[in-house]
Amino acid sequence: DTMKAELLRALAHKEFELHYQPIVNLSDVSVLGYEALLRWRHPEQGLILPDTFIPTAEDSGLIVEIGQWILEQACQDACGWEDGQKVAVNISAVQLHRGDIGASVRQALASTGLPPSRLELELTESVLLNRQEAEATLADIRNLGVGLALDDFGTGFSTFTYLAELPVTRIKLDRHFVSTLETNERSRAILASTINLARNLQLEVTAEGIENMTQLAWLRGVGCDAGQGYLFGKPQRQDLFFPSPSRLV
Ligand code: G
Ligand code: G
Ligand code: MN
Ligand code: NA
Repeated sequence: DTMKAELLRALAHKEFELHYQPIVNLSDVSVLGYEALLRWRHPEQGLILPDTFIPTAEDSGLIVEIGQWILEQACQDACGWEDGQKVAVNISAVQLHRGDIGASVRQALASTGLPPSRLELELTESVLLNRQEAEATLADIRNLGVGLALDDFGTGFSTFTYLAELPVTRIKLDRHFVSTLETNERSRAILASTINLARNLQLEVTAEGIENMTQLAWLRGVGCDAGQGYLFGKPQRQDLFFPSPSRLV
């Protein structure tokens, strides 16, 4: 249909761009890496957010091609960052099950030379619904040295099964718990327990959606490693984080 044709045209005309949101070490607020977030720079409508077009990209299967572009662009961008800083890339269920995500990842790493340890894939539970099919693919990607983060943690139904069975390296605490921690004792209990669980499983943990100093102080107090949110930075084009010398003169 028309949206699919528009997406094909957007891909051909290079209208997609990646914005980056910093992920920081909560102890000293140093930047550990960035999450890549897809945007569509539409010639007439301006900047379009992913929620409006990713469903069509998934239904039409185009997310496989777009996803390949995202992986390569993200790895290429990360090559210009400080040594050791990671790039986190969101992966859709369709990419995992219909595309060859292992080949996409290998291709992106090979063509850019990014060390695998600097790439992390973000997977939501809905991406992992077909767990048996996902298991072999994810083990293969993990064996390359690429990290695997369980995104929106705490919002799914079979969290513990995924943690037990999949080679996950990081938990990303859903921003709902952070946004309610000041007023909801249960949110605090869930956050503290999950941070403790991550420690026992030797997983890294990132709290999402940190917007104020109260939330930051509380998360530091319970030993959360890393955080992300508007307090540290909104998603932005990378040239706004790292102006090139030519832009400064
Ligand atoms: O900032 P924000 O509006 O960008 O993102 C909204 C949602 O869109 C995210 O929660 C994520 O699920 C999805 N999303 C953003 N970027 C990507 C991407 O590069 N690939 C996929 N598959 N989903 C993305
Ligand atoms: O679902 P996922 O976590 O991949 O996507 C991140 C989404 O959360 C993006 O839409 C991003 O713009 C949004 N986001 C990031 N930081 C904050 C924050 O501090 N507050 C709110 N409300 N949204 C955030
Ligand atoms: Mn994410
Ligand atoms: Na999330």
